[in-house]
Amino acid sequence: MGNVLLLNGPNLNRLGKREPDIYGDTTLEDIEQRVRQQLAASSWGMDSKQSNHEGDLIDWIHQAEDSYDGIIFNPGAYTHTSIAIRDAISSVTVPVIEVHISNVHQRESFRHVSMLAPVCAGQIVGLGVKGYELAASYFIS
Ligand code: CA2
Repeated sequence: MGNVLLLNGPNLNRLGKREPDIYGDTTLEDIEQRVRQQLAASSWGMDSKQSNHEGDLIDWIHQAEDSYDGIIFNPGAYTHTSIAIRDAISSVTVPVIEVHISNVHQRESFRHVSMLAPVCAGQIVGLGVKGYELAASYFIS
């Protein structure tokens, strides 16, 4: 059927290892496995990539144009700072759903602004790691 790219930005490789009060105890590998299974049940494929480097994320967004029907993206702290990632999302037609595990609006004011949300198809915030599965549901439904 279709193909989804699960993309995670800086420090999300630390999930499940530190700060469980904010991010829970699920690892990134657990999330990848859950979303892959969920998509496979609807005959969708999924690839997963994580990087701590802005340029990697930009390159993968560009490359996704020809290979994926959607991107589930937790951009980490680049959400709040990166005009370059915003421009990358604007440069492709593949829909991007921005996901945040924590409720950024209940946290520091610098987390309240997303540079990316205006160019994303949608945004899921504060629903824990379930947010990734909700984003996958959007693509397969
Ligand atoms: O809530 C989210 O998903 C965030 O994207 C997570 C980012 C944060 O900068 C955003 O404001 C909101 C931080 C990811 C760091 O993940 C960690 C995981 C475990 C231990 C420490 C950090």
